[in-house]
Parts: sequence; structure tokens; C-alpha cells
Amino acid sequence: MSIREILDISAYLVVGPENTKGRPVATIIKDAVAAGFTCVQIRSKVASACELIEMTRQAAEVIAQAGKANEVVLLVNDHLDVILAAKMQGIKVDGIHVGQSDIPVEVCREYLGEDSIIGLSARTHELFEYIKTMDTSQIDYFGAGPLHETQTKPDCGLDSDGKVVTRSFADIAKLAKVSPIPVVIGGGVKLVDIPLLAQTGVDGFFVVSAVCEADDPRMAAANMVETWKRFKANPVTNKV
Ligand code: TZP
Ligand code: MG
Repeated sequence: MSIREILDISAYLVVGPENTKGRPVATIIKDAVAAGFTCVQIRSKVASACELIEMTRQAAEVIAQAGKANEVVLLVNDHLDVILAAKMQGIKVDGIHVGQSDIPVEVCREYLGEDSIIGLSARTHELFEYIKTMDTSQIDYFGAGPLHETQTKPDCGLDSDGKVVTRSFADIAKLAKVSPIPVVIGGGVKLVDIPLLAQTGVDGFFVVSAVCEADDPRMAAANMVETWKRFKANPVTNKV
């Protein structure tokens, strides 16, 4: 079965060496995967291509060691070249996550082939326009947000007036309803947000700091996964 068919973005970790409080990226990924995270994206604005390839190798190893190579998806942010190099070295990397000003989706698809995952992020209001006007058939999911302003990516949601525009649960629910492809929401997401987010109808949440900066990343990840599952399974009877 194609990795695109088993894609599960319900609990999605984004991680790079600048996010882990000095702890190895592979250790954080190991904890998150053990706790039930379903998707991992390597994202770094400081690491070199070589370092990114090495991080991807280690991430693939810890996912395989957990017995989840065909279950947990491994993606790299932006760097198509890193993914191609990693694949040439036999590393199991499943696809790319790009923003609207990164390498175009069509180019990613051409180089990565039909059996790779391509995620695209954009501001929530831009996604409404995108859905109306663009062909989404080459994209596997949308990343959107921010739910809250976040120090991890201070420019997330920044408008032309220099103000950060966050998204309401109502906006997110509307996006979930109109999107032809799965939607994952992030940007300042913490455990306390999970119940309402799960009830918007989106397919998942993504986090950096809530797990990567936690004193106990495994416990933080497990609490988020458990809460998400609980509120997805039974949104009405659970109390927020
Ligand atoms: N893309 C949009 S917001 C964001 C990314 C990578 C960072 C989210 O980080 P945090 O720490 O979960 O707010
Ligand atoms: Mg990008």
C-alpha cells in the first residue's frame, strides 16, 4: 500500500536542533513516536544540508526501531535536495513539506514521484482562496494556522501591517469543512487547545515547543495524543 494512503497527520511533530533545548533531535522523535505521534517533520533554519541528511537518517532509524516505518511518516521541510540525497543513500524519507514561497508542489511531485507525500502550508485565509482556484490533487494535506502567536515562528500569521493574525476555532472548522484534502493545524498549540481543535473537524494538530521544549517530551506527547483521541472519538460527552 502506498504511504500516501496510510498518511495519518493526527499528531504531527515538527522538530529541528534549534527547538530541543540541546537534546538530540533523534531522542525527541523517539519519545514522540513511542507516545503515538503519527507524523514527523524535520525542520531547521540553521542546519546544513549534511546535518539535515544525518538528522533524517537518525529519524528514520528511530522510527524503524519503534517498528513504525510503515505507519509513521517522515518528512523534511523545504529541502528537496536533502530529500533526494537522503533517498539516494537509502534513507526511508516519505516526502516534503513546503510553504507557498518554497519550491512549487509540481516540481516536488516531479522529483519525488507519485509515492511521496507533499504537504503545503499557507495562511488560513489564503487557503480558502487556494482551494477555490488551484488544483489540489498533487497535495496530500494542508498545514494551516497559527492558532496562537508563537515564538517558535514569530512571522507566522504576520500580515502586511506587522500584526500577527491568529485563527479562531470557527475559521478552522470552516477550513476543515471546505478543504478537499486533510488539514493539520499548528502555531502555539498546547495541550489545553486539543479538545476544541479536535472538535473543529480538522485531521490533526502540529507542534514544536509543546513537545520539543517539554521537561518530559514523551509524557507531553502522550498527553496530547490521548486527549486528541478522546475528543475525536467522543466530542460530545467529553468535557473541555
Ligand atoms: N509553522 C507554522 S507555526 C510553526 C511552524 C513550523 C511553529 C509552531 O511551533 P510551536 O512551538 O508549536 O508554536
Ligand atoms: Mg518553508
